[in-house]
Amino acid sequence: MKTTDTTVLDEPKIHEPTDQAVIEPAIESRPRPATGIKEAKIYIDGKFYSEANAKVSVLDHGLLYGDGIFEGIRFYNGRVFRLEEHLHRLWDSARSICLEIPMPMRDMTEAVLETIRQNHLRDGYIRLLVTRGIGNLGLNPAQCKHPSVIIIAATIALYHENIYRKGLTIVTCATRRSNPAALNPAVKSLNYLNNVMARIEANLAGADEALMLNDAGNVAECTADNVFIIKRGQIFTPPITAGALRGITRSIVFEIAGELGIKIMEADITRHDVFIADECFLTGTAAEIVPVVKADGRLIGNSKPGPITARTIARFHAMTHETGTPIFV
Ligand code: PXG
Repeated sequence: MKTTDTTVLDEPKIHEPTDQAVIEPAIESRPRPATGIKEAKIYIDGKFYSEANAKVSVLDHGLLYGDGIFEGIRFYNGRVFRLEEHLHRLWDSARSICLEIPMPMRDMTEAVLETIRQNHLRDGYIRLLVTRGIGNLGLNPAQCKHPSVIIIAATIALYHENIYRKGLTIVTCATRRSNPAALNPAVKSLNYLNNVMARIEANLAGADEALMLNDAGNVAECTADNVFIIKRGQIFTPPITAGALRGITRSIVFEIAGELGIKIMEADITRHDVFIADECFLTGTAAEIVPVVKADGRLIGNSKPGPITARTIARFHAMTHETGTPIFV
């Protein structure tokens, strides 16, 4: 199918369907762009495509097996927040699954910045993926010679601003965080079905998020966020060994606590500890820092976002707007 879209900088790599099999791409019928950008330009392997033409092969093992890795990155006020840390974590995920990212980190930095420039955004979200690439129908990645790099820029507002003022409700889900000996949660892989299953449980329970436990029954994290509790003026969060992702927002909370002179430590946390906490909040690139006021039906603290949470959020917002890799220079 030919396009008249002038934003297409290059022809898509995917072959046009033959006349024996003319199939309308489902994406063409979407009422509004998934990126929230009217004429989005999506980076695939060094070229930019319109949203309708940004396609990967059905034989990419990223699709067939969830074999690949990703990062979710935010940019604020014309600067990418903690880009270097996101790229280091991406490279760590790649190394762990023996995936060779097909460009040096310097070029990846430039590709991320250029994608944002092409989309004329100053504030937004980047989804960066590296897939294993095209192979055959066997799962052996040795068949996949060319990993693909995809960079999608989007506008974002994950939760309604009311949530930041009133707080979230969470429920413990039956789906356990995957055991590190099965699939280590430290790898930000394209296989997020474990978290998706937990998210479905939250939806079915009418909660905003799902609290995931590890095999020992201790708190690991939520489906896309790290968990913190506050008790008697001290902040606690599960260690990485409990199944928590080494979250970049999580590490910023440690920095902020240091600045504010608040004691913070990693500790095994049970559901009981969450129920009796004075305050609780979640952290993630997309959600930022968001208060939790109810867990499994129990009100946390005085059922309103607490003072340490509020101070941490205020400092975080200042950091996001003052620091980062400049996009337009
Ligand atoms: N835990 C998990 C399992 C995650 O995937 C975080 C915690 C928070 O980490 P950061 O580095 O963002 O502070 C993540 C974050 C999204 C999205 O839509 C993001 C994540 C996962 C799924 C969706 O932004 N990663």
